[in-house]
Amino acid sequence: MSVPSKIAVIGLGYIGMPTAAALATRGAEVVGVDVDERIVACVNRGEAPFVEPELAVAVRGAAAMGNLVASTSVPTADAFILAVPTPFKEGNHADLSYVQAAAEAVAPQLRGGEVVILESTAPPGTTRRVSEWIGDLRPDLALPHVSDTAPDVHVAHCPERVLPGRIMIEIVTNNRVVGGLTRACAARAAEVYGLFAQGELLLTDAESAEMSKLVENAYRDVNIAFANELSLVCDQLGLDVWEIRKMANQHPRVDVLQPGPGVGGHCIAVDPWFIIDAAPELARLMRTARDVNDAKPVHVAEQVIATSARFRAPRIACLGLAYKADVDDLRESPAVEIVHLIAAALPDVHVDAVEPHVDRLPARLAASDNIRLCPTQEAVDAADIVLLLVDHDRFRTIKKSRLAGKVVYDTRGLWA
Ligand code: SAJ
Repeated sequence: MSVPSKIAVIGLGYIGMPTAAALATRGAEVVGVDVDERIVACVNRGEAPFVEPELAVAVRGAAAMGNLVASTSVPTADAFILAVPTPFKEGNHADLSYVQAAAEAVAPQLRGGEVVILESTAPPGTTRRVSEWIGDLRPDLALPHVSDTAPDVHVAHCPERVLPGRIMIEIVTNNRVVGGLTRACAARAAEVYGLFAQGELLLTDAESAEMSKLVENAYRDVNIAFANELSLVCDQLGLDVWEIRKMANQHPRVDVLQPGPGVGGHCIAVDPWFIIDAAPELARLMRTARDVNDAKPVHVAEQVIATSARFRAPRIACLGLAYKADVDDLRESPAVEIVHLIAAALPDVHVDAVEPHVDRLPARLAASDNIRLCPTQEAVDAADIVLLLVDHDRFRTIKKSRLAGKVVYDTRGLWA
């Protein structure tokens, strides 16, 4: 069997788009598939549909070479990469409907000999279900969940591990776990990543690959929760958490992460739930970590609301709305949640929200009359209370003298 050369990437989001571009710039013939016609049109103009360093250049180059086209329908291909969302629904169960829809869209295009790879982060057993969903529609094909010898279609899981802001570098350099429903499935999937990945490819079974990805993000969530809990304890004891952390981290085997206003993004705050949901009686630490991190925005908002009572007509500057430093991504951001909570609790108070990476407020905040998007200096100068929510580089240089006489809450330790 020859190495796959025509590849369909289903889902042109934060993972699918960079993967499609990385494959296409290295010579593969790539069709990116998305249900959103605007994204498809954008890629076909040679433009990236969202901001990520180096992505625009890669998409433009790949499109100009004729290696990257986008479509709303799934073509025939040698390999299919499913990179669709796996959010959770009510009760913190994974919503696999996008994965199922993608698998069912691929099924009619299979001729035998293809490899189908799930990249979306998903609970253990999902890759097997992909094989089952395809098998239900294609009883004429031998799929690997039924027989582990010589399947007609190889099915595998290769979770993404790239860090937003560094995706185009990490997508090439990171080591990757490739888990097949059979050994042959893993080997076939590894050939696809061999087209662009320079890191090591670690071959395993599909369930272990699924679990290893969840473990990475749950591990980080638990460690951030430790830092966040520590910040609450230090606050109550009148101690400076940044000073304590700095000293504790001098120990060669201690690395306390950074406390913050909460955990945002679509991965770390979501993925631990897939483990908790699979073993609710046992995953007690991970559940508590989720609770600690989810409670942090409320705690920060309550502190500011309590302080505002000291002023007759306070103005509050909230610096940063993104979910983390130096990105423009506002989705699932604890900063947005905090600004919303403060403005809702204090309807007569002016809240100046500062986010240099966007030019308008997200809908959740735009609906409030007492919140406006404001340039940094103007917000800081007018404020009685300055609340730093995101450690964007450009907030680092705010002069201490500008903050004098104001109540300052630095949730990120940027000015510590
Ligand atoms: N955060 C803290 N304190 C810290 C570190 C992070 O409060 O010490 C907060 C951030 O401000 C942010 C959230 O946690 O709100 C998550 O940020 P992050 O930079 O740790 O991670 P993500 O969500 O941008 O990307 C993660 C990465 N996973 C790990 O580092 C284990 C990335 O490699 C994954 O590919 C990505 O999730 C994903 O898609 O799963």
